[in-house]
Order: sequence, then structure tokens, then C-alpha cells
Amino acid sequence: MRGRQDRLAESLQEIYAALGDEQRLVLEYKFFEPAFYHTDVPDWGTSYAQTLALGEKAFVCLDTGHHAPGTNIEFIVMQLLRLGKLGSFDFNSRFYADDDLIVGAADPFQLFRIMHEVIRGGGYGKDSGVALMLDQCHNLEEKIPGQIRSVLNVQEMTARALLVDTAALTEAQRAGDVLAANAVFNDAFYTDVRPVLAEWRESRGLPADPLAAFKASGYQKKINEDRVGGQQAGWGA
Ligand SMILES: [Mn+2]
Repeated sequence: MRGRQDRLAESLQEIYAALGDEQRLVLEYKFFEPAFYHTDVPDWGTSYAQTLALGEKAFVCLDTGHHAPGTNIEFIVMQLLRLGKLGSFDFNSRFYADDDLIVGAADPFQLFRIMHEVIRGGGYGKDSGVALMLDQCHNLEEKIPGQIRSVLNVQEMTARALLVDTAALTEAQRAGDVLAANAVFNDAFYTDVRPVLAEWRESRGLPADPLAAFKASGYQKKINEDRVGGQQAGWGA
């Protein structure tokens, strides 16, 4: 196991040395891939240790589906932001393991808690280096609307998390007032932000309802017809 970590460090150093000025490296972790008992980057701590050794252009990539059930992902978000090493998210959602479902599908409140920590920790905004990406596998639903839904879910939870009255929350936390803190937090979570987001899109010349606009465009129907008889993309499984 130690030999493998050393070889991983060596190979990452070679890759890191080849990075350009405008490039950076993000190292993802996952607790059971490719193997179960031992895998080289099973957790955020290993990814952190490896990227810390590389230097300032190396960061951790947090894939929300790559943790054991019950893991406090928002804690990891907080800690990596605190350490200045959160580089990116691979957003998805899971029930069993790395299900790669539409982000926010299984646990919208978890997505809200994650976005709250992102914002609180300085990971949100133009100056933040945190890249919000999707890493999903759409099996039943069609891919493009599935991804539009995912983007909308992240937007909605980000907007709700931005509504958290941080001053009131901090005050309640310092006072040890659990119920007041809970009320502040949930007030934001239960706020329906969809109408204001629709207005915001329209103000930028975008469709108020992206899913309806995509459906009305006829693009899905067109590509479905164009691709009849084609080879389906996949892992070959
Ligand atoms: Mn991933």
C-alpha cells in the first residue's frame, strides 16, 4: 500500500510539472473504485495529502456520490475550503452508492447544506476557484433535459442558500439556541425561489422555463430521429 502511494505521488509530480500557467490539477477520490479493500485515493484526506505535496496548483475534487452512506459531506466541503484545497465539485445524487443520479434528486436538503457551506466558506462567486461541474449518468431520463434539471436544481439550492440570514444564524449558534438556528436555516430552505429565478433568466434574455423551452425547440425529437440505427455511446457493458 505504501509503495502504491509513493508511485502515485511520483506520477502526480510528473503530471503537475507539465501544467501550464493557466492550468491546475484536481484529484478526485472515491472509497471503492477500482477496488473495495484497498484503493489508492479512497477519501478526501488522501487526496488532500497528495495535492498538498504537489503545490498550489493542485486541488481536491469532491464527487458527491463518492462517500459511504451517512457521510457528512458538508463537513468535508467546509474543511477543504478552510484549507484552501477545494478545487471542484462533481455533482450528482445517490441512494445506494455512486448512482450518478440528477443532483438534488435523492436529497435536496443535503444539496442545500452543501451550497450553504460553499457560500459560507467563500467558495461561491466570481473570484472563487471552485468549479461546479456535473458528473452524472442518465439512464432512464434523456440526457439533455436531465442535465438541464440538474443545473436548475443547483441554481435553486444556491439561491436558497444565499437567502440564509447568516448574521441571525451565527447569533443563534453562538447563543446555543438550536431551535432559532434551525428556524433561520429552514426559512431559507423552504423559500420557493423558482419565480425569481425565472425573472432573472428573462432579464438576461434566457427562457424563463428552460425545460419547457428545450421541449418546444424540437431538438430532442430531431436528434432522436437523426440517430436511428447509430451506435449508442457507452462503456461497452
Ligand atoms: Mn466524478
